[in-house]
Amino acid sequence: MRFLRTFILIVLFGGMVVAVVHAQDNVGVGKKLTIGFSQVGSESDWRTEFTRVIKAEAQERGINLLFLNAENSQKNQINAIRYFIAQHVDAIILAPVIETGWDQILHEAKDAGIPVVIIDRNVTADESLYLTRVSSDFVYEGRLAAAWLAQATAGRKCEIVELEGTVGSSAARDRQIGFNDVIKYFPDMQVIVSQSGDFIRENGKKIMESILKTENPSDICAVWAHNDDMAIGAIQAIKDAGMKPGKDILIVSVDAIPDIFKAMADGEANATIELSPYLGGPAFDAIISYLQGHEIPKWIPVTGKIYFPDTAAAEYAKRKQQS
Ligand code: GZL
Repeated sequence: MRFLRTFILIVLFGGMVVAVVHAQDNVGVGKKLTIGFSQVGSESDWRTEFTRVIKAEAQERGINLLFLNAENSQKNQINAIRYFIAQHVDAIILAPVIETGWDQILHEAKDAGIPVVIIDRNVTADESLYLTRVSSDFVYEGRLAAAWLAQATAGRKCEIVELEGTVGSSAARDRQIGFNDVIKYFPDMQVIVSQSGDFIRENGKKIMESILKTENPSDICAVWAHNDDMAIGAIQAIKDAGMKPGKDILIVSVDAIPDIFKAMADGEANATIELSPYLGGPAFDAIISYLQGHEIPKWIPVTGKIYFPDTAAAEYAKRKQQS
């Protein structure tokens, strides 16, 4: 009888130990993962949503996410990565503020045996220094914006104001490349002013206020903004100047944040290209798959659609609810 009781206790206790171990490893790599994430900052609504979503995704998966906000400083990001290395994290996710200047720190992570996933914007470092990149295709986004504007202004002269993103970022460079790739086929379309607003809403407003004073406002056909936040700033400046954004001056931008859907529903913007904030899931999947011994492609694309005023009210309601 005593043997039976002892046997039952061992089975129960043993089961509990296995259960606890499994509770620590709910991503299938034999341990609870700790991942360091260096985020650019909180310069736009899209970035804020991206941060919210990746944190929720980590919590959902039982991943211990060490989150550091670099406030748009590459120096802070390099320090953050050094901190993650010192903490012996299982992997690092880097959302690089600009493209260059990462080789040294990526070598340090590689020497420490810590895989790095680049997320969103790109780096110019050797591909062997990072596991993969999870991102959208910024050149495509620029092409799509220009293609829409070309058909929206078919046959008439269109002088365009371009509000660029952060100087030195692959997002700003590639969106501009894509946009110019298309408008070169339309002699009536011309970018007359291009200035960086650093992806910041208030900067978009200030730049547009200045342009409306220096250019003839009635000559401006459209604003092409590298993100919705700067477009919304420009919309306010256009309204303050007594003009109708979305009608007198067309507005096309990227990100598909809730506020741009509100602007489109109010007839003040014309098109936005979606940049999915759900980049954390694919990054975590790539890290887990790598730790399980699988090959990982060097680029994991995330796609987005173009949206127009006809669905804006419904999209606004849906996205406001999600965020
Ligand atoms: C592009 C991303 C940009 C967003 C902006 O993928 O890096 O940075 O379009 C954000 O909203 O500031």
